[in-house]
Amino acid sequence: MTESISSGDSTPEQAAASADGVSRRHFIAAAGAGAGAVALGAALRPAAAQAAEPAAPAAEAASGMGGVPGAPGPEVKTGDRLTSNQGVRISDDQNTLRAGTRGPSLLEDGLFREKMMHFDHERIPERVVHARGAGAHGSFRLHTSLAQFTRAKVLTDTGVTTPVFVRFSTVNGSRGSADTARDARGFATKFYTSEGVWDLVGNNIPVFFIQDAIKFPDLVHSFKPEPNVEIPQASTAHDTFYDFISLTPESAHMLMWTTSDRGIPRSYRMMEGFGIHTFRLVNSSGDSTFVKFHWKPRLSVRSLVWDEAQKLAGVDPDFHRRDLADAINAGAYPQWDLGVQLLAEKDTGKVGFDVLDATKLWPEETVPVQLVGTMTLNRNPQNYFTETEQVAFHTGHVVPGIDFSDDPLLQGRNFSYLDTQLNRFSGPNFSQLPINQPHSPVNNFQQDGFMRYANRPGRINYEPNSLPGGEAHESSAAQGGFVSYAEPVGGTKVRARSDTFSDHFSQATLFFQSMTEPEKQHIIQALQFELGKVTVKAVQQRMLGLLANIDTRLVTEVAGYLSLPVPSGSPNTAIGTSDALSQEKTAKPSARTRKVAVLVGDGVTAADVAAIGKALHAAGGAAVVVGPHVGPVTAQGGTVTATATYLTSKSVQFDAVFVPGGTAGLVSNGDAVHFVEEAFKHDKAVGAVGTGTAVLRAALGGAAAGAAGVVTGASASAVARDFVAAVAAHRHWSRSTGAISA
Ligand code: HDE
Repeated sequence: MTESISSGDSTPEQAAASADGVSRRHFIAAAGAGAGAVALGAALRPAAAQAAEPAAPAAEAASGMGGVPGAPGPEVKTGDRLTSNQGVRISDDQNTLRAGTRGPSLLEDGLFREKMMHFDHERIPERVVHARGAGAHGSFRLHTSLAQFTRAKVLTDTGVTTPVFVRFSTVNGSRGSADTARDARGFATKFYTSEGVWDLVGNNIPVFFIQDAIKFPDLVHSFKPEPNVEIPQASTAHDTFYDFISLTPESAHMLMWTTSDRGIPRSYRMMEGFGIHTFRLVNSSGDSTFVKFHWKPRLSVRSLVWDEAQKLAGVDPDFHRRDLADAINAGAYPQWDLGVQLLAEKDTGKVGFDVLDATKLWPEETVPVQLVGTMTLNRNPQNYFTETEQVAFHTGHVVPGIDFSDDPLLQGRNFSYLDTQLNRFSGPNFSQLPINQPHSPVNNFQQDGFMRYANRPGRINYEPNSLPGGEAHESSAAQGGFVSYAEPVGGTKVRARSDTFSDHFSQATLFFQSMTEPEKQHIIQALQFELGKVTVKAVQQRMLGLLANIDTRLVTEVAGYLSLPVPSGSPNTAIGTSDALSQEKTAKPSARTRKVAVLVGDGVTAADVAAIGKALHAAGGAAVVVGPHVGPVTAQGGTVTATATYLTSKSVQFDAVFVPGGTAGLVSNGDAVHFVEEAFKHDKAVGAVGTGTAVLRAALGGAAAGAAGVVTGASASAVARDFVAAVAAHRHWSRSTGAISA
C-alpha cells in the first residue's frame, strides 16, 4: 500500500458534499486517528457527563477541529456545554475566582487566564493590501474544452465541477474600512482542481499601475495613509499618492480605470475580473499559447455614483459584503463566465504592445474573449475568520498546463505571496488550514513548523529512500507531473526595461475615448475630486502634464477646475476606441436582485404596495417597505408592514424608490422627501403614483415628473411595467450629465 498523508480517496464532488457542507481534503493520518481520538476524548471526560450525554453521531465523531472531518486537533463542538480548551466543563463563566466576593482575584484562575490569553491573541496580521474583503464558496463548470491549448483538467474536462472559493476585496483600506471606497477591487479565485490548487488572483481592472514588481512597495506606501498622521483611510485623494503617480507615467492607464466608474462598483456581483498578466497555456505536446483570463458577470458591470459611494461609507460600510451574503442567502447566486483571450507566441505583434507589460490590455476587438465555462457562488462562509481571513492565495499556485510568462510584475508576485503568508500565519503550514487544503492528495516529506496539523506516519521523511513506507514518487508529464514550459532564455544580466514598455499613454487614451459621455464626465469629476484634495501645486501641475498626454478635453476641464494653466501634450487620438471597455455600451438592462425602497406612511394604498412588490419580484428584484416605524402601518384596503424605517434606511442603500398612493402626508416628513430627492440626484429610477406624486413634487418640483427614469401614474399596477424597466436601466445619466447614455 502506498502510504501518504492524504487519503486520496475522495473526489472533489464527494469532498464538496461532506456532511458539514464544507469541502475538505482528509488527512489519512488524521482519519486513521479519528475514531480512536474520539474514544480517547470520551474516556477522559467525567463519567457523569458521559452518562448525561448521548453518544456523538458518527459524522460528528469523525470530525475534528471546527467540524472538519478527519482533521486532527481539539474537537470544537456546537453543543450545549461550555468547556475550557482542555475539554473541562465550566461551572461559572460570569465571575473570576476571588478571595471573597469583594476580594482580589486569584492567580490560580486558569479558566480566566486561558480565556484572556486567547482573546488577547485573536488577531493575525491583516493583509498589507486587500485587507478588507468578503468571500464565498461555489463551483466552476467548464462547457468548452481548451484541450488544444492546455492539458489542465480544469480547462479541458467538461464533465467536472470544480469547487471554488472566491475572495473579493478593496486594495487600499484597513480591514475595518468601508467597502465603497474608490479603489481597484481584488477578485481572487481558488480552484480546488483534481490536479491541485489553481489560484487566479485577479482584480476588477485589467491593467496595473506599475510594470515592475520592485516598485510595488513604493506604490502601496504612496496610496496608503500618510505615515506621520495615518490619514486618509482608504483613499487615494492625497498628496503622496499623486506625487508618486505624477512621477510614474506608466500608471496613466490604470488611473483612467480607477477614476472611472469601475472604481466604485455597485456590487461585487456586478464586476468583471481579470487575471491581468499574460499567462501561458501548455498542451500535452508541450506547445505554449499566451492567455489572458477574464470573468464576465452575468448581471453586467454596474457602478455607484461618487456622492452615493461616499455616503454609503458612513451609512453602511459593509455594503458590498452584505450585498454578496444577502444575494447568496436569497438563492440569487452570482455567476460569471470565464473567458480566455488566446494569442500564439508568433502573433504577439498583433496587439500593438508588449504582452509582458501589465499596464496594457489586449483589445477584445483584436483578440476576442472566448467564453469557456461558468462560475456560480452559492454558499456563504460559516465563519469569516477561518475561511475569508485565512484563505491564502498565491499566483504561483498553478496546475500542470498553466504556466507563467516573463511579465516582471508576475514574476515578482510569484515571490511575494508566499512571503506574505509566512508573515500572516507565523509559519509555513497555512496550506493545511481547511480553507487552503487542496482537494487532491498531498504527499511529500515536508514536516513540522508552527501549527503543523499532520505529518506523514512512519519513519521515512526523505527522498530518495528504499525502506518500507517511503513510497512517494515523482511523476512525469504523462503521469500528471508539473513540468515547467521549456522556454528558451538568454541575455545579459541588467537592471533595465525593454523599450517595448515605453508607450505609457496610448491605451489610457484608448480607454478615455471609448467611454460614453456620462462615463467621461465621471472620470473628469473623479479627477477634479482627487486632485482637488492635493495640496501641493507642483504635484497638481505634474498630474496635469500627465493628463495632457491622455486627452485634451480631460486636461482642460480638470485644469479649469483647479484654476491652473492647461499644459500641452500629444495624445495618441489615432488609437481609436474599443466598445468592450465601456460598461455602459456593454451592459444589459436587468432588474434582477435590485432593491427598491417603497416609502409608506399612515393612509398608504395597500394595493399599490402589493402591485409594485409583485412586479419587482417577477423581474427578480425586491421591494423593501420603508415606514415611520417597524411593523404594520395604517393602510387603505389591506395590510402594509414596514421592515425598514426612515431612521434605519437611506436612499443610498437602494437601487430605486417608489412612492405609492395615499402618502400625501409624507410631504411633511423631511426624511421621506430627502429620500426621493437624493435618489433622483443619483440618477436612480423614481416612481410615484396617486397622491404619492405630492412627495415627488415636494422633493423635486413640478418639472421632475417628465425627467428620464421618473415614472408617474394613477396606480402602481398602471405603471409597474415602466417602473421595472426604469429600474432595469440602472441609472438615468442624462439627468445629471445632460447627456444620453449609449
Ligand atoms: Fe497582489 N498582493 N501584489 N496584486 N493581490 C497581495 O498577498 C503583490 C497585484 C491581488 O483576497 C498580498 O495574501 C505584489 C496585481 C489580490 O487574499 C501580497 C504585486 C494584482 C490580492 C501581494 C502585486 C494583485 C492580493 C497581500 C506586484 C491583480 C488579495 C496579502 C508585483 C492581478 C488576495 C496576500 C486575497 C494580495 C503582493 C500586484 C491582486 C502582499 C508584490 C497586479 C486580489 O503578497
